[in-house]
Amino acid sequence: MHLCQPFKALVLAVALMMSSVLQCCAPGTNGLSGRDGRDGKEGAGLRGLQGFPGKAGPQGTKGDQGPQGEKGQKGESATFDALQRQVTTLEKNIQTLQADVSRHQKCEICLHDCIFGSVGKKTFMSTGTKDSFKNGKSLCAKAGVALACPHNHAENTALQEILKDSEQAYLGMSDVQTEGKFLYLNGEPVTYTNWNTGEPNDNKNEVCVAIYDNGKWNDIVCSNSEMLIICEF
Ligand code: FUC
Ligand code: CA
Repeated sequence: MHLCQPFKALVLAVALMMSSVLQCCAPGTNGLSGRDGRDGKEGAGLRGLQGFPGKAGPQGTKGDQGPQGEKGQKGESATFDALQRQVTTLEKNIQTLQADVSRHQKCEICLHDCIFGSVGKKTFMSTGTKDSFKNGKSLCAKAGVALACPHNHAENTALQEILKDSEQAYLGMSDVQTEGKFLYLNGEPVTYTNWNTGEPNDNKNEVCVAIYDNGKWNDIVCSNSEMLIICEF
């Protein structure tokens, strides 16, 4: 239908009036939401200062135990102490071995009729062997000891007690260097004697000394191979 322009304006005006009358009498239902508006421009305010750090938080729970660390190096003094203990142990072992060797050597020169006699710190040991002065000296030396030689009356008695009836033993002394001047085998002058009456008489170059089973002394030749060899240590 074709309406003229003035009539259109009239229809529009009546419609608007009716719309406002209807609104006053009973509200209509809401229309659909409009589209979102566009983002506004970003603000241009200054950033504030950083605040103070907050209080420390509560302590956390204890973690698992870590793996064992590598063993550290020993301290110098611990090493020194350990070495000292080892040296002490070795010294004791050596002493024990030396004593064992010494006993073994003595046993070697005394295979039968071994008789021991101790007085003070000295021990006499009969080897059971009868021989000359020279061989007797060598036999005792083989065990690292010396021919018997009493330095006082007590030692002389202890030595005498080893001798059986009519046995004699060489003593570790002689006057081979100067007649009548008896010396121990270490070269020192003799300080104790127990000569039999009339001795030493130096009969036919007697430079060695024997002890009888009664404890008395006599100067004799050194070549008698029937003399009991007694050592001392
Ligand atoms: C001679 C010496 C002995 C001893 C005796 C009394 O037979 O050869 O050594 O002195 O005398
Ligand atoms: Ca004599």
